[in-house]
Amino acid sequence: MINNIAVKRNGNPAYLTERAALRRCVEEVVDQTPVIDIHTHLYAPEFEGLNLYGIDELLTYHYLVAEMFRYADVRPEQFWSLTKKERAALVWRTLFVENTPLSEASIGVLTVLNALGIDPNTTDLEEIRRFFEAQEPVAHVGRIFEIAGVGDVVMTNDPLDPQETKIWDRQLPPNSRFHAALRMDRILNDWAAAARAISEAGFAVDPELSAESICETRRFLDRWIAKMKPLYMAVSLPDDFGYFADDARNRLIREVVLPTAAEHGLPFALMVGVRRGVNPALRAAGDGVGRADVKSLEKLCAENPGVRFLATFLARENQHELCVSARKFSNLMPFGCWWFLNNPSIVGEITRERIELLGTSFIPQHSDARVLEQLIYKWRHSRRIIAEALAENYEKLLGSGRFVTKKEIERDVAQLFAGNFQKCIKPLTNEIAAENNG
Ligand code: HDL
Ligand code: ZN
Repeated sequence: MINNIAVKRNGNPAYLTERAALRRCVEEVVDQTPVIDIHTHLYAPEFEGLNLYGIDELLTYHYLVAEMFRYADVRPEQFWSLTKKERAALVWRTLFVENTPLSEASIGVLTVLNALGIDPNTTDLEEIRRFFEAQEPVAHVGRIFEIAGVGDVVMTNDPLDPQETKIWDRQLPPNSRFHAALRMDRILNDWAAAARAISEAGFAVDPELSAESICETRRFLDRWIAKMKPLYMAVSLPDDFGYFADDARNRLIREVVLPTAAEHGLPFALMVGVRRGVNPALRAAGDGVGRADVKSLEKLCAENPGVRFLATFLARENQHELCVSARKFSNLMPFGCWWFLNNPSIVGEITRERIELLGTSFIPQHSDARVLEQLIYKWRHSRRIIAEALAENYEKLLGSGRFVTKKEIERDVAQLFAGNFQKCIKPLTNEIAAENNG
């Protein structure tokens, strides 16, 4: 059927009218289009100890720690008393030797090893350690970005984290591939503690959030925006977040964050649905998920048409609602398959419903990588799924009689992987703009 239409209506060789050729073209374009990874916990090499890479960091990733506890006969307090190398060795033995590494996070480690030329069948952890110990950090970053097809990453930067602020205070030259995001969890989710810390930093704020506190907190954010030059401001919010109560968080959002976003032309990224400390003994691995209220996001978008919102929800149950809300508000950009959603089966479901409801006007993925080499598996696994979902929809297009060209596919994928984010952020940073113009 498709061939007949192709022969009858056009001889244009640019048109992809064979399903197999179309699918190959989509896979090739998705593989070769560099992404801007808009949310990670990575740090540029200049951040020294905060720049995590290598097999011991990969194995002690909290996703794997949570899985290890389901098999190993070890109590959390015993585990946390071990050294990082001992913890990594226990995870390696438990998940990769004594059991079959079938989970997304464990297969991910093997994808990384394979991509770096290390035999994923090895059981010799010391041999793997020697490979990573031999890597020079800056060159290693470039190699990992190249293999992962990542152009730029956005970090998560906390102005109340002393380990990080001491590095910002050195006023290092900006890194052209690691961009900042001003993260406000401590300010918005624990104002009493944040007020103490901001006050100690020399700003006249108080737990009661007086009018002076509002001004001083804005001055604090202005100070850090000048230092970090963030691409956006972000916060993760609990599943019970509601933009209706008149609590400290909502006053800070309304009277500090949103005016600051408007003044600086910065998007506000909301990451909603996390239940912190469901099992505190597991530390970073102890957080859970809860269905959240998308209506609060709609209220924010409706009341602030001049502010651009990036949004991701942690519960699978919120994904369809988020797509519908994005259809109502053009200042709302859904992004990523966050955390517990970043598994191929769910990435596929979410990407398909987003294409059906939003076309290509969304950001399909972010890696959330905490360890440098995770960029390889998180993007390789996601690209495969995104390509499948896209190919299916281009085939539907062919079925309607509408032809598609490689140029259109390249335009669409560039939009998904970088263009939609660039439209969200304030005037492009020089590096991203230069990169974009080839
Ligand atoms: O709050 C967040 O940004 C989350 O991504 C958490 O950091 C979480 O621990 C995580 O790493 N998820 O992938
Ligand atoms: Zn994150």
